[in-house]
Amino acid sequence: MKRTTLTRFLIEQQRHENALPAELRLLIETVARACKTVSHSVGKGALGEVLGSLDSENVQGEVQKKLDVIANEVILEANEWGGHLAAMASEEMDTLYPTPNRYPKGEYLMLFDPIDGSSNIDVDLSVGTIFSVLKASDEVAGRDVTEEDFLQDGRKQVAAGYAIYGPQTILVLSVGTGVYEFTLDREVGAWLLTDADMKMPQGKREFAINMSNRRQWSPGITRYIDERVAGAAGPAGEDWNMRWTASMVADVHRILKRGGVFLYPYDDRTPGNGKAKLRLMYEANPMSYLIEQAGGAATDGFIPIQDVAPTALHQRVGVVLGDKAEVARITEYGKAN
Ligand code: AHM
Ligand code: MG
Repeated sequence: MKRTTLTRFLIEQQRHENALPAELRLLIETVARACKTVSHSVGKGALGEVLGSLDSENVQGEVQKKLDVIANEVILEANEWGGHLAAMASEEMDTLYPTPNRYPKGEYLMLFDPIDGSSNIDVDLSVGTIFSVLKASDEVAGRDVTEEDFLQDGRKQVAAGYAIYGPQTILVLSVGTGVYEFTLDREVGAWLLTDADMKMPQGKREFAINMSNRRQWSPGITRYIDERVAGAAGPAGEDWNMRWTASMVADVHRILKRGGVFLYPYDDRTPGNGKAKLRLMYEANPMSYLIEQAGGAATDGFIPIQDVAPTALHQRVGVVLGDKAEVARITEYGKAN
């Protein structure tokens, strides 16, 4: 079977759909190439001496894994010289990374989580890379990029995607014209289209949440999950299944492919005030963009994630995403309780 390569897909998007400026195409190709390098490092494991933690912590006080830092470097190096970016920001860096002066400054901004699901690295479970692309304002051509330039709501994203380093290495991508999946042909080194215009199945009775946090959930989340756990005999009237990979890329990918709902909620009822784990700019926004493009929904438990006004680069947010009806039900329970 002759499959479409990522390069051809992007050129066709540029040519026919008029959806893709040349610089954005270059950016996506560059990110995809960097993900191949990251995939190679992840795959080497102990043989590449890439497992384990460093002594350092990131800006959020989390211990950095060796692969967090390796993948961060790979993505920065791949993208700094191509002339398509004005600056980058990463979950693993305190502040933004402007395109060095020796290279031309482009018109896009990219945010990324180099290795999502880091706690899985050392035990050989799926991890991934998540990225989000924004357009910089025209004025950045004549001045330094600031953190404020990145603080655009999720609706302004012009592209987003993730790579999963699992049994297969997969790239899932949207440039605003649907969601497309590419699988890495490891022998040839090419990304090949394996699922086009993906639509997430609705009505699947499966939820994903870290149940050990139950004591700190809001009443609405507790009610929703308790009802599912009660199964056919309870108010949900049906038995439900549960999965939790502790790797957002893997959990969201499963939901995209076979349906269900993912929750990493605020542990307090007040939007913005409660503590949350996932990051708005590096995780929640790009995943919400993809899930909405695939016919699902994504809220912070109250309002659509992509409408949340960002106030800081490393801001955290509650995340409820996936099946449209279930996301609506959770939001309703949140209001009622
Ligand atoms: P990371 O980017 O530092 O790896 O953290 C994000 C990950 C998500 O991939 C996942 O959904 C969540 O943290 C798991 O958290 P927990 O270990 O609390 O279940
Ligand atoms: Mg992450």
